[in-house]
Amino acid sequence: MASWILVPCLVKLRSEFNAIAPERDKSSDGSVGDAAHQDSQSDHNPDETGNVPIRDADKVNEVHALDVDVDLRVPGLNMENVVQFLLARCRSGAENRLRYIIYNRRIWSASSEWRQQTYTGRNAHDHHAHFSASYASGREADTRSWELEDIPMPLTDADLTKLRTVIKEEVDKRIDALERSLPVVPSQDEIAEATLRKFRSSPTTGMSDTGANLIVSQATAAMKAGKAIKPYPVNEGKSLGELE
Ligand SMILES: [Ca+2]
Ligand SMILES: [Ca+2]
Ligand SMILES: [Zn+2]
Repeated sequence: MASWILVPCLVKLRSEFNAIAPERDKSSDGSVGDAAHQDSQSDHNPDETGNVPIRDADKVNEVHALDVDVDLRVPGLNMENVVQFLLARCRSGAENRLRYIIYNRRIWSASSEWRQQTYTGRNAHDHHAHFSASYASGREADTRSWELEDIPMPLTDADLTKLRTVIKEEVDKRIDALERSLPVVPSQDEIAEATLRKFRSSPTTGMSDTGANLIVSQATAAMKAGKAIKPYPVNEGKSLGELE
């Protein structure tokens, strides 16, 4: 067979399958047509030398179809997920590099607005999914991402463990910050001590230290000035500590 290449956009698609499913079974993979394909018209045949439905603008001998084994060996991910994901992108207009997809007795094609139709071909395509690419030069060569990494997948146990760790770290951080921002609440002992300190340093409270000092200093000043200190009758004969 003459030398050929798989169109770059499908090389990219295959490499993204390998990226999201590194352990996938490749035994039903395929690109270039085998003897059976060569006899009939197929996108698997090299387009300059083989039997293909479309003659393209260049002279590059290209294969425009990729078969991908359905066994992706990723828990929670199957070929149906990938096919439906790509179909949604084709229908939304986000993707324009495919002509049709065949998978599990169904075919969806650009020419039918990606509506699902029953596929009645001899091969049910239940061991591989078939992706046919556009023959337009710009689309064949377009190797931007197929975004397969964005396919929604259930969380694995490892994902959950990682999530728990991240959430716990974040919650701890928030609690620390909250604690730092809260006013300090004094303890019972600190309140009692502060009350006593206030009591003892007040000039007017009962027998506070300050009150007693004030009386002593006033008495001393009076004695120095030679003024007589006349006690209230009720305090007659009492010491300073016993004053009322
Ligand atoms: Ca070509
Ligand atoms: Ca081409
Ligand atoms: Zn195929």
